[in-house]
Amino acid sequence: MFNKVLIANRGEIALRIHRACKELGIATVAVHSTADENAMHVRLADESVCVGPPAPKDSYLNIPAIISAAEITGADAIHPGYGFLSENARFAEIVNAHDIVFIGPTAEHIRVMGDKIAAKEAVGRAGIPLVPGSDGAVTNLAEAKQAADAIGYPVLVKAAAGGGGRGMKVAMTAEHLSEALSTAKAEAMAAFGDDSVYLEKYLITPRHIEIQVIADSHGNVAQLGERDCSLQRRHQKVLEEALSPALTPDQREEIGETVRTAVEALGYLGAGTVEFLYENGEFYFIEMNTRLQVEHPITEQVTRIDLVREQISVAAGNPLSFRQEDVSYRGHAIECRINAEHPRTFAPSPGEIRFFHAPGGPGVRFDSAVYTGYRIPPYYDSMIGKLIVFADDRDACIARLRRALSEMAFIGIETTLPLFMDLVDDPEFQKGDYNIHWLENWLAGKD
Ligand code: MV4
Repeated sequence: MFNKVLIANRGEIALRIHRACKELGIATVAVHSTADENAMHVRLADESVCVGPPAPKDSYLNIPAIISAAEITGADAIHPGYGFLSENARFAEIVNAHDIVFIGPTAEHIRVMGDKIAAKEAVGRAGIPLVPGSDGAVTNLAEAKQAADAIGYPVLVKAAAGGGGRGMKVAMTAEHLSEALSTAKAEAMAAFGDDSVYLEKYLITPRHIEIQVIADSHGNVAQLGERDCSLQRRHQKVLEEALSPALTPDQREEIGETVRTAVEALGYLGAGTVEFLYENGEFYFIEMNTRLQVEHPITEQVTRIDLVREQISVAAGNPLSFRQEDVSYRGHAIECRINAEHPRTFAPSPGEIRFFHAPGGPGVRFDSAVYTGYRIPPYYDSMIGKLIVFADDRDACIARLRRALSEMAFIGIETTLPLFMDLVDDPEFQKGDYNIHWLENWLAGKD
């Protein structure tokens, strides 16, 4: 096992990684920007190094500064968390070139999955069901027309370098294809410096269902069931559930086994998530995330497996502590992302948390790095905590969520707490009857 891990992140995930390290007897190094001197991850870590000014590009994305911090402190591994450098293949290579372990998959797996065309090709070959689409990139309108006719309208033009919805354009009919193609290409060039695009059948009202996997370096791959992440706004997830209220145990078993076999064939190492759109009983692959995800705790709660502990352990060359046949699901878990934002306008609300009270009691977990007196800096993501609630079944989980939300209090900043108080009382949410567009429509109906 490692002696010392450098945590190349901030906020709640830096703390989550610190906690897993301490339970494994590993010393931790926090890195931080000048804006995060008083952050909880810095206070709790065994050592800390300031890696630059507030702007992420100068600190949390500053590769030379982070490598130097690891060398100076003698860290033998770096955990990148999510966001920042977590899916930067070049960073993974540089870390490895310094004889430091990157806690994540190989640089090559990160690179392939980062290119959505290459990812589709690779997972398709490994047996994962795909959205019908163009065979690779489309370079001009004639090619696009031909592909779209074969797929059938509506079609979606997607950026190969994309993800998170940028550089994505729908063409409802052939007349709209030219426009969709040129705007998608222009957006992709502006956002990623790469205007490669491909076409897919546009699914109108799917759910977003993703499957958690973890693999060790001894050939063991486990799948830990799914999360339903359909409730999102502007491609930001708002509330996630494990397991999905939409799947039967047989469907779960079938897609899970397909994913497990495919991930084995890919020779993948570490934690990963295979994302699908799910519509009319069918799964369609969209992307594979090669990192620990924000919403990993709901999977931890229903499987009773510590994903971060396993992730660190497999990176150190140990086998998974369990086998696929040991994985079972118990109860239901829901995560609410608490953001420092106005609950209706979603305008960021940085500043001092003058008072904070955390919820507690049976079945409640609050992953956060904030405290009374903490000043939320304006430079980073507005997520300040994740309320994770678990109970024997979904109805009990919703009742417990309502109770936990009512205990939580923030004074001094606006938060998205009131939004969740409303959402838990919605009959359609209670029935689990939603898709990827449901939340935005629900929010529009509140105006
Ligand atoms: C789609 C789709 C419909 N059909 N692909 C959005 C982000 C990117 N990761 C994939 N996305 C979508 N791909 C096809 N063929 C609809 C979306 C989509 C979406 C997906 C997941 C969660 C929320 C979403 C919100 C809008 C659109």
